Amino acid sequence: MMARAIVLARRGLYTTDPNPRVGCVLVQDGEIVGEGFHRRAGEPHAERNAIEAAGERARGATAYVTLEPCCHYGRTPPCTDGLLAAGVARVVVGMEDPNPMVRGKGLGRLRAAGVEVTTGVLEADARALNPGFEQRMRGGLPYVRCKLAASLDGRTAMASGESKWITSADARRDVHRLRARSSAVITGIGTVLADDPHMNVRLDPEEFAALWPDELPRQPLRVVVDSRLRMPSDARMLSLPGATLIATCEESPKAIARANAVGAEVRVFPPDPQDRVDLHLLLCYLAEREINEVLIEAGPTLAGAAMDLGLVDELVLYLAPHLMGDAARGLFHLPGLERMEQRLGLQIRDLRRVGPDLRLTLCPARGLASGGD
Ligand code: AOF
Ligand code: ZN
Repeated sequence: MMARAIVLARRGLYTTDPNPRVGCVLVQDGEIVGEGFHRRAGEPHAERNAIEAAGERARGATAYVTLEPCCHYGRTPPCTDGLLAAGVARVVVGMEDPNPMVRGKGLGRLRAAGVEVTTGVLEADARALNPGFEQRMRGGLPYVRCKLAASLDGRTAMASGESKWITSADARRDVHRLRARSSAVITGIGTVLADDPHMNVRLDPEEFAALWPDELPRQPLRVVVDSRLRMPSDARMLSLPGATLIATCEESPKAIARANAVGAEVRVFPPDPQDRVDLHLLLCYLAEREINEVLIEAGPTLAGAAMDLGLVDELVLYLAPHLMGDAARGLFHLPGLERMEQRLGLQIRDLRRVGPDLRLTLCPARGLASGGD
C-alpha cells in the first residue's frame, strides 16, 4: 500500500514545487477505498484528496501516507484535523515531515487522539521523492544535481568548442525531465556566450499530456553565474517564458539596469577568493527562495568549482558510445588535483541505457576517493 502511495506521489513530480510530492492511500479491510496525491501548492494535500475520494468509507480506515501529515495552517488547513474528522483509525507513514512546523508534531497529534501510528515504512523510497524539500528544510540548501554529457572518453567538446550533439535525442529528452522536476537550472556565462542555450523545459507534448493532463510544464528559474555581468542583452533565454536570474559580483548600477531592462533579475553576491560568485552563498539564497532541486548544466569551470566545493549531491552523467580523443575538452576543471589520494570519489547509484547512450547517476563519496578500496 505504501508502494502505491509512492507511485501516486510521483504524479506530482513536476508540479508541487515548492511543496513536497506526497501520496496517500486509504485502506479498509485490505481494499483501497480512496487515493490521492498533492498536485500543486495551494491545492489540497494528498490526505484531503484521498479522504474526499473515500467519503464515508474513510471511517475506521488505515491511511498510508508517504510523508507525515501536517498539523499546521499553511496555504491549506492541517491534514491531521482532516484525518481525525474522517475517523481514520490508523496512519502509516513513509517519513517524518522535515518542515520545522511539523517535524514529528503531526504524528504526536494523531497519537494523542488515539490513532495508531507506524512510521518509516519504505522510508528510503519516500525520501527519494523529495530530496530537495528535505535538504532545504533541514540544512537550508537545495539538493544539487549536476548533469553532464560526454563521449565515452569523458570529452564534452572538440578543441574548437564544437559540441553538437554528443548524446542522442533520447538522452536529451531525458535531460528535459530532469529540468522539469527542478526548481532552478544553473549555468555559467561561459556556456551562455558559447552556446546561447534556452535552459527551458521542452517535453514532448504527447508524453507530457499522457502523464500529466491539464498541466503545462512549470519553467524552472534560470540562473546564470556571471561574475562580471557579461550577459548579452539578446541572449535567447531572456525571451522565453519563465524568469532569469543573473548571479554576479558586479555592482555597477548601470550594468545592472541594463540587465533589468531586458528582463533579467540581478543579484549581487560577495566574491569568493578567486573573485567569482560564491556558489555556496548563491545556493543558500536559492533555498531562501524556496528552491528545492537545482540542476547545474554548465561547462568544466562551473561544474568543477561546484564539485570542488562539495556542493554537488548527485551527478547525472550521459555517456555516448564514441571517442573524441584527448585533444577534446574534459568534464571538470579541477586544477588542485595532483596526487591519487586527492581524487574525488564517486559512488554509482544507478546505471541504465537511454537510447544508444548510457546514463550514470552518481553521488560524491564525501571526503574520500572510492577508487582503490
Ligand atoms: C501533508 N500532505 O500532501 C503535503 C504536505 O502551504 P500548505 O498548506 O500547502 O503546506 C505546505 C507544507 O505542508 C509543506 O511545507 C509540508 O510541510 C507539508 N506538505 N503535508 O500532510 C501533503 N504536500
Ligand atoms: Zn497536509
